[in-house]
Amino acid sequence: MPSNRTLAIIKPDAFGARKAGKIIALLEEKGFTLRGAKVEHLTSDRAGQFYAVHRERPFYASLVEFMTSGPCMPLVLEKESAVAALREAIGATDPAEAADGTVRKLYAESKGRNAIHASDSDENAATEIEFFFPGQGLGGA
Ligand code: RTP
Ligand code: MG
Repeated sequence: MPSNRTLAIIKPDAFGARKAGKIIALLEEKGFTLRGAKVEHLTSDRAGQFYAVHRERPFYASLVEFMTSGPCMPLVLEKESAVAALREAIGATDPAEAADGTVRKLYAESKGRNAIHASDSDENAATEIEFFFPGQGLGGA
């Protein structure tokens, strides 16, 4: 059975533009319930660890630089089949390709500065929830 929880991060571009409230409202309208939230300014070490899977990719250094450029807002979100539902709600990585009504279509500037992160599997959701909210039991069923 798919997990009912996933992790989102409102990235520094959207958080710095004071779009966090609008993005959370949109996600709530789409049926997600907020189970965890905080504001964190990532260090290079933390951002590098979070995106370690992309270490060999050409955009890794700029991604870490962007994610440390200001505070971000990690969120634990609950909904049936949460991972797939949130990926659909945020839209394609490149906002130019994102469907109407998605978070990235509405709030992202570019493929690099794309407003929001979402976990891409149940396994990664559990790891990422623990990364931002350790020992709080927020991983869900
Ligand atoms: P995310 O992990 O942030 O939810 O994004 P995603 O799954 O849609 O995309 P992914 O392939 O996992 O890439 C992670 C983040 O790296 C940046 N990126 N920049 N300039 C580029 O070509 C490029 N490609 C990826 C984006 O910020 C992307 O969200
Ligand atoms: Mg990804």
